[in-house]
Amino acid sequence: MGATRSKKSDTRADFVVVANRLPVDKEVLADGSVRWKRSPGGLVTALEPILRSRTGAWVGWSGQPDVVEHPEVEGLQLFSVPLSAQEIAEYYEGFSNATLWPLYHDVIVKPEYHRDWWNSYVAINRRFAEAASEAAAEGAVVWIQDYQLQLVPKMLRMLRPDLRIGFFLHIPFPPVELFMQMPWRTEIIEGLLGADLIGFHLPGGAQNFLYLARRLAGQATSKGQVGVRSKFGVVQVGFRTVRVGAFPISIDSGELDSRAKSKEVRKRAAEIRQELGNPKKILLGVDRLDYTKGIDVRLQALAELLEEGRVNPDDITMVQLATPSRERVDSYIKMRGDIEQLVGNINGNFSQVGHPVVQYLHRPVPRDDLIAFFVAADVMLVTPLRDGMNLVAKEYVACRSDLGGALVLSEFTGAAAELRQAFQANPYDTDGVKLAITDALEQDPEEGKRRMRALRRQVLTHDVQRWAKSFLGALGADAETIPSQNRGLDLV
Ligand code: GDG
Repeated sequence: MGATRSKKSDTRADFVVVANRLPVDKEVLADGSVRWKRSPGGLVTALEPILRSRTGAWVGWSGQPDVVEHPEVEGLQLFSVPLSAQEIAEYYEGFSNATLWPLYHDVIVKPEYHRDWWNSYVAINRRFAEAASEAAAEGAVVWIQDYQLQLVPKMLRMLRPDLRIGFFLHIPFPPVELFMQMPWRTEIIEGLLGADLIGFHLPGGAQNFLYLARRLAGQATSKGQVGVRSKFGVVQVGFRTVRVGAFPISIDSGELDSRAKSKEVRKRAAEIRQELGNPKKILLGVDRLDYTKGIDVRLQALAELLEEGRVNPDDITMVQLATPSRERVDSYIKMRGDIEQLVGNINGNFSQVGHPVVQYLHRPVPRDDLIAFFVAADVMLVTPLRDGMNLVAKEYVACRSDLGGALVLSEFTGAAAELRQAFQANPYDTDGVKLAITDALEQDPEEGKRRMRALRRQVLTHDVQRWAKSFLGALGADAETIPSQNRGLDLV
């Protein structure tokens, strides 16, 4: 990344991204020396042009305990927020991933509410706010990312009323009936209301938030304090205006499209088909191993289709790439066992020696291999029980310039709102998922091309650069905020 440093005497940044993780991984080499390696992700790609054009900084955790370093990697100033092993267990694995994650994903597993975890979440959010405050120049734009940091907007505003603060939530924002379980619900809503602009993937998330802002933050009126009025898109917090909107995230579609067309990727895709024994149809799943992703849903549907003889095991191979994730969280340990048992059952019942029906990999694959799998797959299975957006669905489409392939897509992903020509199904309706899979397997090639052309039009015109521009445009447009009126929320 080639960000140029500002020539100003103040070396603090005009544009600060605050995210749980830094966009780099720290590697300690055999000789004890340290190397920071960039870990490419959608967010870095989207923000790179802005980080290049201004003095950019990124505040986040290194992924390892007790790292306090502020390295500059490829021109980007990094502020590593240190977390101890106990804080990782309480703030990250605990409150973020065993409380908020399941609560915001339809309570697919039961959220755990522990006061110790909450206390740690508050303390770590404060640490992130302090680091952001240190990194940001006078009047800078600060963009806070995701559910791990929902208290940072308010904490940061208290420290630095001069900043323009945006917040984007990458996961769904739940309806009132679920959110009200949260013992610290008012604190979270008020934390978010510290931002000038709060973004969600879908209008539904924005509406849920607006309703809750009125209901919870507004309660303060009865205590004789300034209330919150909300109407569509705007929450009035005392003198401050907080804007709320839907900004569906996307991918670097153009880059993926051209990578997928490259000779190397095409060759690798052909090799993959060969290595799989040239099945008539390849089905593919690509997910972090997470209970929200509905890996069990597609395996169950496939098992029934095989049992009923509607799919011939000799004709197909299903590849499931499952990236290890949150391996120390109890519900993830259990889910991994359940999924591996399902894979074992299908293979035990339907495979031939040397030709397993399901090929399951529990490890990350290199980016180019992943793209080759997308190019090779006849049917892409994306069946989450709930997903904020799901980038995999968009990546598959971006890789299919040949107009081949078919996408089976859960209705409960954010992507379903845009990818209307996919074979959509309710993941709780196993018969519906089975039908979507057989429709996708048996689609008429001309009809398939028509669908894929329409899907690609959407994904190629709505890329991640457009997403970042539209969010930051809306944040920049929020010009009427006057710093002196920004201190505190007058709500607690
Ligand atoms: C959260 C929200 C929202 C996966 N396996 C490998 C690999 N991947 C890449 C995919 C994709 C990314 O990881 C996963 O993104 P998703 O969007 O599918 O899911 P989450 O990780 O849950 O992301 C989600 C997203 O934030 C953005 O706002 O869409 O709803 O839950 O890019 O390709 N990449 C490589 N090897 C793998 O094995 N290289």
